[in-house]
Amino acid sequence: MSCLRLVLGDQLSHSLPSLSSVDRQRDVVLLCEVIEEATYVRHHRKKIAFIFSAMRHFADELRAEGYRVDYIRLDDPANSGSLGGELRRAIKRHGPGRVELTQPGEYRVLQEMLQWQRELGLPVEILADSRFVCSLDEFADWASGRKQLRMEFFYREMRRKLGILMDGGQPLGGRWNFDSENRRPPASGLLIPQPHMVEPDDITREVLALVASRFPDNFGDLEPFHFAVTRRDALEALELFITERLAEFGDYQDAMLSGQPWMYHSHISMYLNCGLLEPLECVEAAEQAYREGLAPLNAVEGFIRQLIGWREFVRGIYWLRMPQYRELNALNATRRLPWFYWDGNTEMNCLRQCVTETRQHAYAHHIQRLMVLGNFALLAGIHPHDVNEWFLVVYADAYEWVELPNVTGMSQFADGGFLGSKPYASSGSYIKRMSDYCRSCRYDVKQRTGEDACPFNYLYWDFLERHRSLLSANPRMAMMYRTWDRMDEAERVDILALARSFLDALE
Ligand code: FAD
Ligand code: DLZ
Ligand code: SF4
Repeated sequence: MSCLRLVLGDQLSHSLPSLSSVDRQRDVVLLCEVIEEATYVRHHRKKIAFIFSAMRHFADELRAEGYRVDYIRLDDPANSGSLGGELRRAIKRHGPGRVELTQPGEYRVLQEMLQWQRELGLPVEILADSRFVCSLDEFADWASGRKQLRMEFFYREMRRKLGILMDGGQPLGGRWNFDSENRRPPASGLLIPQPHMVEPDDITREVLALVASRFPDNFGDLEPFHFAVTRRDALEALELFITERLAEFGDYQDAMLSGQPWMYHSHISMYLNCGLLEPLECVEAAEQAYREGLAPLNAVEGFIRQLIGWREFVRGIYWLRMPQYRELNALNATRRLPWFYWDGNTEMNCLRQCVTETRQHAYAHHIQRLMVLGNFALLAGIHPHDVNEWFLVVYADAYEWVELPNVTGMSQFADGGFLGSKPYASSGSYIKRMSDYCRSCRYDVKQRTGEDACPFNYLYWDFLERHRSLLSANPRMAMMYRTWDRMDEAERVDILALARSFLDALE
């Protein structure tokens, strides 16, 4: 009985479970570019081009390996526009006895797939996605019965299970976590290596033309386009990170410099999330670099923590808490997202820089996302729906399973502290310490009041005051409340008034 195997745009892995038992003579692998996936949010143009080009290259690789591949292009006149529609058309063409799929990354797509067996009248098997180090069942087991889910404890379990950076039963270096050694401010004169770049080939150029004509008004610069779109090139990006950036990754993980979105980060998330790379091979490459003396432990541990800690943890939380998680709004935030998130037109230099780099590259590193873009939205009380939508649109690595917990949980505290123990809220002083943004800003980061005061400063205190009932009991916030309460009454009144008029003007 032949089998039709639908592979999605973020399932471009040769190790995909639904590709593991293919009969290359009889089975058909279906990949389809569909308008529904390209428009469920108005993705950054680079993200669409990246996924389509990576899909087309992957299809060619499968063909070269002898698979029967049916590839539907977006501009195919008969394209129905949806995954379900294309599956139906492919069933008519190939007459398979059954359909096999790998579990999709997004809840919305899974719900649709769960209807397919009934609608199509033939067996549809959905296999668990094995391209993560922790299965969803294992995560649910780990989470069950715990009062609080904390990444740190989950991460230790993964280290032990995988034997990564372990010395017998103990963590290498005597500590699980070198986070305190991942916070060096950017030194002047840092020689940051060039990011990995690939020149577009004919396939990518064709896709770029398609995206330019079909998505002319979407956010983001389409060109220059230098992403890897094949596994071979993505492996080269990983290799370049390991040899040129990893050693400094630890020290400068939180640092931000104007015009340097890549810093010492790996910029491999888009490749991991669409399947061109697998997490364990990245982890092993980093561990090997440590063992060969190419990178220090604070860097290697920091990088590995992101991959087998945070990345797996947020995925576990997503599947544990969906669909309710999408509706959470613990801080009752109601304001609409300011337009400058799209056009960068603001006098706040930190936000202008981060939005501009996001528009150019469909990338910003973690601290830009968390402590500038996310922090402002948190302080300003932007509705989590708007914030989530923006983050899902603008980054090439954004799929709901990873974007939503990072935004709703880590950044906006909209889950009331389920994912993280305290809100990542900060005044301008954090941005000043960790970046060069404040040097070229119209605002003065040292001022809390007055016309030139940095908005992050008064918004921060206003945020604390607005959420006193929810946050003041949190021991990790206590010191900040004491500082606020000790401030001169007149200054506090000024701060709250400034915040009010700033927020009113945002509307
Ligand atoms: P590096 O800093 O080099 O880290 C290495 C790898 O670790 C990354 O490639 C990524 O796969 C993983 N990683 C690191 N931090 C996280 C994290 N918090 N959650 C999951 N994986 C992590 N990451 C996405 O992949 N997609 C998203 O849509 C996304 N949205 C985010 C939204 C907000 C508000 C925040 C605060 C973070 C978000 N992240 C997201 C996490 C993180 O910012 C990106 O993974 C990282 O910036 C990607 O760049 P990099 O590959 O250079 O990562
Ligand atoms: C993001 C995306 C885009 C833009 N286009 C497609 C597409 O045309 N075909 C496809 O199979 N997948 C696409 N994707 C990725 C899907 O949105 C992703 O597979 C689901 O969100 C599940 O994670
Ligand atoms: Fe951002 Fe404030 Fe610094 Fe300006 S002064 S760059 S608004 S933190």
